[in-house]
Amino acid sequence: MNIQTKPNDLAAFWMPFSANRQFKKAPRLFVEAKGVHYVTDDGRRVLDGTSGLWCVNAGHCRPKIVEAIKRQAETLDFAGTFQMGHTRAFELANRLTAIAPKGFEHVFFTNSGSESVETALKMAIAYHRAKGNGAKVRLIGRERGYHGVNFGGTSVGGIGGNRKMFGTLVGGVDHLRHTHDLSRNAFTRGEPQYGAELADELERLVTLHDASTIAAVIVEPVACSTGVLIPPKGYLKRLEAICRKHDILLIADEVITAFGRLGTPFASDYFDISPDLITAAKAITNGTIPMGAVFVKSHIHDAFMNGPEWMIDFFHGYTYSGHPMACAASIGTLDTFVEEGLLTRAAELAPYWEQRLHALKGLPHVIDIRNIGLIGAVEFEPDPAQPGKRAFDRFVQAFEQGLLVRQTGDIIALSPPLIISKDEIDQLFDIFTKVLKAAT
Ligand code: PXG
Repeated sequence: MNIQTKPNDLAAFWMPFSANRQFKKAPRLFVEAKGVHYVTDDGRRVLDGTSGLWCVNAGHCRPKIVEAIKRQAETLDFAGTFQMGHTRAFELANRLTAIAPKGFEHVFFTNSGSESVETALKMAIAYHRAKGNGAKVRLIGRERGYHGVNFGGTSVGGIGGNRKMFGTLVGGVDHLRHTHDLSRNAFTRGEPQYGAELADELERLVTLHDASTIAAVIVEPVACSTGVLIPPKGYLKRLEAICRKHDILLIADEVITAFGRLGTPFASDYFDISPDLITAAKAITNGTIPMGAVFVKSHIHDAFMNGPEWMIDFFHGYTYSGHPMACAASIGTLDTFVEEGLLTRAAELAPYWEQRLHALKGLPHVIDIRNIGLIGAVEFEPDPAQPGKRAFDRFVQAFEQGLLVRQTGDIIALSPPLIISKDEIDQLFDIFTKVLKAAT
């Protein structure tokens, strides 16, 4: 393995969402991966407790996906989808709508979660205009929400650190309150009991802005990036009902939760909600080739099909929307998911996962533990002098012990590939317990 790790060699790549100076002093570099493991440049195996960045749901370097990508690269490397097409994109759209929740009959392709979010927000505003409601333009997000890093997504997003450096962002945006409430819900297993009434915040915003000015509400069914905030029982259904009442579109941002993370194909299935638009990305190609998708219900799609037939119906799209390589990777991914039952496997593992995770209660500084499907989070009491440092240290220590976890603020999130075995879940928690016990 020929990777140079001298600090100077690492200078050129300005890493995203990273502490560049810290990393470059003590780099963490991967050179290979297989199944639920990475291999570092110094030959150590590291258990992937995060499915890469919440995307490698079927585990790494899976043969069907590798084969599909190789075959596609040899056959049709690129073809655009503006006024042209190629068969793979149509094949994939059909495969995706077949597993999507009821009513989602159309798919718009993008290249990332951020692009899926921008697409859905623009679609929502344009939909109302096409229906003759051109004043319905406001967008509602939620505090602590994460919807990617483009201007629309940053604006509806609710993480202060991601917003503060970037000026006034997009206008006409408001936010619901977040649902995280340790005083009532700490150490809940699964969905928290308290907080459904926070959905009524939307009524407050309707009173303030008037429903005739609001296009859409966007929420993550489970807010993962901000530290795994699980919706209180009944919250999402209540939010859905208020949206319906006021003709406000509900966008479920399922960039992380789509494709089996909760033990159902989509989180909308899990929570029994029926949004108007669903944004997806990440596991759609098992993380192999960048791709995103917006799932669209017919009433939205059809509203755009009213102009002259020869005219463009939606003035939006990306050079690489429906890229052949990404389509092939996604078809290989869906084959793997279906053959191995991965879209529902998290439901089988969830009880064991929950039991091992909640056994961390009582370890130093742990103030909350939460779980749903094959997702877990441990929250630490912040060190007042250095908020976030405690969880960052656990992340680095876990890596040194052979486990990859994800840190955000003083929270560690866990989301291993859905192929993980019970033995490997034991290994994951054995390492993590050791790290937490050693904490000062
Ligand atoms: N929406 C949601 C709900 C996401 O979680 C995005 C949009 C943006 O996707 P792209 O593909 O543009 O990054 C995301 C991305 C983490 C982590 O560890 C989460 C994301 C990305 C990177 C790290 O929490 N979520």
